[in-house]
Amino acid sequence: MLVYYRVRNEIHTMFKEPLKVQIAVISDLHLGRKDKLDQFNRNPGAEAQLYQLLDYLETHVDKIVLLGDIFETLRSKTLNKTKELKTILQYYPKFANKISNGGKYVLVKGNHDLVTGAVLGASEYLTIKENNKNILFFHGHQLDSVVADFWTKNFENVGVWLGGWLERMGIDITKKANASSKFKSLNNLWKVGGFEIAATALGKKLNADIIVTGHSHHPMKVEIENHLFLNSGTRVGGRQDMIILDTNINDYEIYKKFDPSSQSSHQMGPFIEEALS
Ligand SMILES: [Mn+2]
Repeated sequence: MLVYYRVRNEIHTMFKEPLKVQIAVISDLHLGRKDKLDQFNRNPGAEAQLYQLLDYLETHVDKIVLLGDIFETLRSKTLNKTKELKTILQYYPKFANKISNGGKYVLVKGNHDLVTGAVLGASEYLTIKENNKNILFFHGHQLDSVVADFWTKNFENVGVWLGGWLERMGIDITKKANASSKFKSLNNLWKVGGFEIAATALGKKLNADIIVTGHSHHPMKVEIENHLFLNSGTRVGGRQDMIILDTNINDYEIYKKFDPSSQSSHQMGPFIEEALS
């Protein structure tokens, strides 16, 4: 039997429901209008790979957490962000269909999503308690004001929006950055910094044992002061990052490239075998 879960918008109601679940976490897709600005779509095969993965996860895990920055509405031309989100959903009908059918998908807000809370019911924080472990999920932009420098704090959104216009004019400002970021990710070159420490500190304050964020596009699994911090990375720039949290066997893993076709149906842990039988 698959188990029930609860999404909580309010921090103070956290960690009430004991569960036994296996959770996949994906973030930072930045889906757009399939134009020059669509950082996800401009990587050949990205959409097909995503659907292959999601189809697989739907039958092999209990929950699929979409941990923010799923939709790129921050860089959009239009000021009507609800309309923009609906347009993006039309460009990705299969994805829209998957998440609107509820079921295993849990949507958490990111800073580029802007209206997913109002339109799709995304929550700010998601918490799960299992095997005496409290797991806290949030996108991570909530920490920007704590860790960012003056420039980022005051002008980041303007910069992102301006970058969108440069790209519309044919100036690709992210290609080089994406290549360097991919190299660092595949070679585990990301180091713990202010963001990871602040995320862990927040988790500690909220009584979480495991803290999971996206936002930085730095896939990571690291222990900070006896707390496990994980970052789900991204799926832009040709990246295919994902986290699988198995709360049944306390196994928490980052995948930089996960090929569903290489998996047998019984490889995902004893709980899932039981669930399938
Ligand atoms: Mn973000």
